[in-house]
Amino acid sequence: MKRLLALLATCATILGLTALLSPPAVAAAGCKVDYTIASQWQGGFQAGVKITNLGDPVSAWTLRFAMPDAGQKLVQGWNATWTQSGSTVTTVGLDWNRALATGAAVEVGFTGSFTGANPKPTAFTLNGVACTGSVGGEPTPGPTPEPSTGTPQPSTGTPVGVNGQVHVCGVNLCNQYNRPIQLRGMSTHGIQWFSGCYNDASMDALARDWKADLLRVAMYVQEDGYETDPAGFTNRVNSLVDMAEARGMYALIDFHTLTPGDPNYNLARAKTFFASVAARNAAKKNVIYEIANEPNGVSWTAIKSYAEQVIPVIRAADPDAVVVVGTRGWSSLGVSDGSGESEVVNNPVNAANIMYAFHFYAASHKDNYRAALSRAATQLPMFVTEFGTVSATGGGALDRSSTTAWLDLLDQLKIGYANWTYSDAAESSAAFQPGTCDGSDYSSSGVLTESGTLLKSRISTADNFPTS
Ligand code: IDC
Repeated sequence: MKRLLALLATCATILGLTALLSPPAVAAAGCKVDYTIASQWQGGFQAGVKITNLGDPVSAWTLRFAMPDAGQKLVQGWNATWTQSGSTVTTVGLDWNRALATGAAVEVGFTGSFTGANPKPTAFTLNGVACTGSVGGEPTPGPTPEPSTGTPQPSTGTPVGVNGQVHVCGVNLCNQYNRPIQLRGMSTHGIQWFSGCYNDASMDALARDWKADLLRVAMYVQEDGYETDPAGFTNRVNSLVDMAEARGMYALIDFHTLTPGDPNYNLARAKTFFASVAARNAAKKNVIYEIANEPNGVSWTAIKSYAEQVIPVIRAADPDAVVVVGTRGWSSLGVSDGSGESEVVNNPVNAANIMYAFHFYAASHKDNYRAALSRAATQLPMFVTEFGTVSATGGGALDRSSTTAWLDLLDQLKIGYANWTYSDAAESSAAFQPGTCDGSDYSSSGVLTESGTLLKSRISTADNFPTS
């Protein structure tokens, strides 16, 4: 027998088939899957999938399973790359969770739609090996699962240092410890007009005095923006990304479409711009992409079509970055057009690791907008990428009570935000008095407007970033 095995091994080596006789990457019956439906609503559901590796350590994992009913469709997944082909769903681990030690577990999840029944999936395999403990069956005997997170990295204390590469998990933005976080910060004004406001001193103030987590870089496409000098604006955006990174802040790259309101008007420009910034910034942990500021006068279907053409361009260059998609009616989830969040809930963008933008101006948008965002936030990952304390014109009186109601709501829901604007524009939404960007003070009461004072006091309170 030994001689036969030796002979077989020799033949296998000769034929280059050693791998066939080696133990598989995961030993047979070496995995367990716990599938749970976290919530279910009419036609839709959210599922959690916990994968425990009971076999040999793997450096990268792929999980496959079958959706038994033809009406079951994957809508959006998180913590992994998700695809569906026919009834087979394939999910592949990302940089930060693709290695699985023996006994380690990883938790991923997805939202799906269904028509008939919504039976639990079957035939789970991990790297091709059947997971025999799956789907409500008896747990497979094996080692007790250990936490998968590994040794937490020491934090440097800055927002990016503590949280690392962020990703979408369920309806939240999560940090490298897979815990929900809220990022609070400021938006630039149009960088074609206010370049004087974005320099080392103002960025130092934003990071150190304002203690902002986030800088939104508003790159207008029209109005003397990107379309007039694509290379120049791309460079300017990249340098602001670097300035934010150097100070441990996230940078939200805003492709600031506004007029015309149909983002498809700028589709070719968006593809060119995002291919370039995504390739250049792919290795950075601090970049989030916002692909269309405020679609207006255009249907959700047209916005979704735009998103599904731009997102793959970003993913090809920077696969793990979060992308934020603008919504109908100036990013009001359609409310300003007499519609609402259900058009997105029922017809979400077909891509993973994305969020949806919601904008408000506190003096113009009140209870019905807060109600829409609250409802949406139970089902969609939301990011307030722009808001003002004043009216939607960017001017008028500051509405303190509405602003406070909004910011309290965002804190409670852990929804990130950026305030319009970190600039000295002669309008009440600006944080600084007109002309003060020429100086070197970006923090004291001598330069701040009423809006700037309110925002600095809200943003500079201690962050609550979980580290385990
Ligand atoms: C406003 C600026 C104003 C500028 C105008 C047109 O504050 O100085 O003249 O844009 O470019 C938005 C937009 C944002 C608007 C802002 C205030 O995203 O570009 O900025 N606003 O009107 N949506 C709702 C309000």
